[in-house]
Amino acid sequence: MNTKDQKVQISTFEKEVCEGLTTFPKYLSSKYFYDEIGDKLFQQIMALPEYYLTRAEYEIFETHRSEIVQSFDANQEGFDLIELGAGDGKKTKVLLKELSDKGFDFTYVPIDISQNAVEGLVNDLANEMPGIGVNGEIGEYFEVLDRLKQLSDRKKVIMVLGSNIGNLLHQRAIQFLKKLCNAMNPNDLVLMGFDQKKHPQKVLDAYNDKTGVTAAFNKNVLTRINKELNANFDLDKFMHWETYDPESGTAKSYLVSTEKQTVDIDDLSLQVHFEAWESIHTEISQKYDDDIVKWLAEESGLEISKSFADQNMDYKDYLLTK
Ligand code: AVJ
Repeated sequence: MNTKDQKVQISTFEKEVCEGLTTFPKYLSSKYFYDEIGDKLFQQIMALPEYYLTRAEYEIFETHRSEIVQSFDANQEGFDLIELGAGDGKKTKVLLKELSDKGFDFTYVPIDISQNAVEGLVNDLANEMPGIGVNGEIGEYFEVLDRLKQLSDRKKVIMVLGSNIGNLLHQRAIQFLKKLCNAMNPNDLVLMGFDQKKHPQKVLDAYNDKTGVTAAFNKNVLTRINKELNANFDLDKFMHWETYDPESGTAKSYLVSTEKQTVDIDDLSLQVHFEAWESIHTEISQKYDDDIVKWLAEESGLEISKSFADQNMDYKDYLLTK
């Protein structure tokens, strides 16, 4: 047997890690944070006092649940409630319970890149709300969007919560929204969460908590490379760094190499050199205001029909139509 045949296939992960670490400036996609450990760390993040986003959206759903679910299915025709990036579904359960209590005819379709998260959520719901029809799917946003049209011929309400859209720079967000718009019929709806611009310190604190959970979450991408691609990143030689530009509204996460070093990634037959204080850009978490959301929607063929804010005005959920 020849060694070339043993290497069955190069995964997207391998390709993107190789690409991101052999270019300048170095970068890795934030979608790789989420394995079993990353999912747990993100759950810890959502419970942090500094991470206001989850609580704000939870408050919005608690306060406006009746109006929100009413607008989902004003004509009582029945619908599929599709959630992209469902995670643990904690906030969504508020809406699911309201829909179920009010006797709406719907099927919940949670979709997430993490198999773990989808399986956990489907099991959870089977126990907690056995009356609800649930159809879990595993997949990445962009890839799933292509299949969305075939998913069913019922009315679709598509949710993208948690300001997950904020991981995309505006141009990619528009690409995503355009695809979303294409997958929609005229009557379909989108409910999307957008974290709002606010005191820059509050944003920085949310992504740089005192207990270091966010730092561990950020470094988890290196742990994954160590485990899955046989690499030897020394996590103690990288530090988590957060920036926020109040002009663009972009928060950025980096891993900064604290010394000159070389890392081996055996499965890629790659040596990665770091200068002292060289960075790997790992995530963006975009912040918005009404004008930016309106612009993104218009660029994509969508329209804002309603929005719901928390008391603090830290966060908003927008209902978008075609
Ligand atoms: C899940 C993408 C919305 O950007 O706020 C939390 C991920 N990263 N802390 C965010 C995250 C660091 C989160 N999103």
